[in-house]
Amino acid sequence: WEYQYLDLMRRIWEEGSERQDRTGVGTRSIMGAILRFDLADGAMPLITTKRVYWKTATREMLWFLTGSTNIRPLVLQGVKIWNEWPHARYLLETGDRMSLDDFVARIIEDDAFAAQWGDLGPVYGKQWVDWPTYEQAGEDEQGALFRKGEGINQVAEVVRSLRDNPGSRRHIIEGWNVAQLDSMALPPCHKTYQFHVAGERLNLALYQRSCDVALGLPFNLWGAAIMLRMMAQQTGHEPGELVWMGGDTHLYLNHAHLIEEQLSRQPAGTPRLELRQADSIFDYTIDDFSVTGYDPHPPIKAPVAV
Ligand code: THF
Repeated sequence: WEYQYLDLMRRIWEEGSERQDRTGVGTRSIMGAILRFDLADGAMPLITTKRVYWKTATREMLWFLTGSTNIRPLVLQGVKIWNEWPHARYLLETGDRMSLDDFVARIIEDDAFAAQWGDLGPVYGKQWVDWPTYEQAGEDEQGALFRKGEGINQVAEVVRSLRDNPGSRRHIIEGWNVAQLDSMALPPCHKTYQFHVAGERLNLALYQRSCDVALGLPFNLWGAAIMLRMMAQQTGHEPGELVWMGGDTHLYLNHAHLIEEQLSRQPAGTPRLELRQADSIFDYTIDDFSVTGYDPHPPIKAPVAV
């Protein structure tokens, strides 16, 4: 299956249209792409043509499921992948010139600083497990008054609907809360997860509006695959197919060395995931995940565009 990924990479690099993007780095980009993976027998879409830090990607997914939007719990586990965004906001809003390393050290040491500067706004975790609601609380001369209602736990709702109403076409976890996009450090990229039951099997389609194919996609595929596995385990289904769909699917121009090196390598087998059962979808820990058959090519470092 990994050739699907490599072919996509090659196609974008050779045929993508070049443009300036939000980050100023520049990309080659195509609109619309699909990758499909069968997760039967524990098989996982884990890239072998470079080492992918699947534990990091797992910790990120488990962090979403806790509802946290602050980088501190990630930083405390040694996960650095979200650090650039709060750091950039800190520099912009304070005019200070603290280095990224010093910023991260401060996040670790100083609770109040972490609470103020480590937050990404209402990103994935918030929307997934506590989508805000409002309810009418009365009226005054100007019109209706609203108060905060109880948040919606979309993940718990989907666990319930997969158990109670498997045939439904509404098993959806949505990150794109239009009213809150402006308060997010970054609007969600992997924005819509939709589950589908076919007999014993649980399928998942992920729609990703914007995709950094070289750096982000290996993480996003792994994240979606473990989401499918956890959801299948919690609802009594066999793992089925993962269908990944990209909107603006791109390669950053400063990833040329990574792309050329990776395209010269041959995939090395199919890694498998053993997943220990947890009490609920919210109770998995990193120790419940063990991967076998992963013998990848060496890592290839590349900078992330912020
Ligand atoms: N922005 C951009 N430009 N690309 C992305 O992939 C991306 N994300 C998240 C949000 N904004 C994004 C952040 N996710 C890495 C991996 C995932 C990220 C950000 C960075 C990364 O640097 N990976 C390296 C090192 C991993 C490590 O140090 O553990 C790698 O080699 O894979 C996509 O959702």
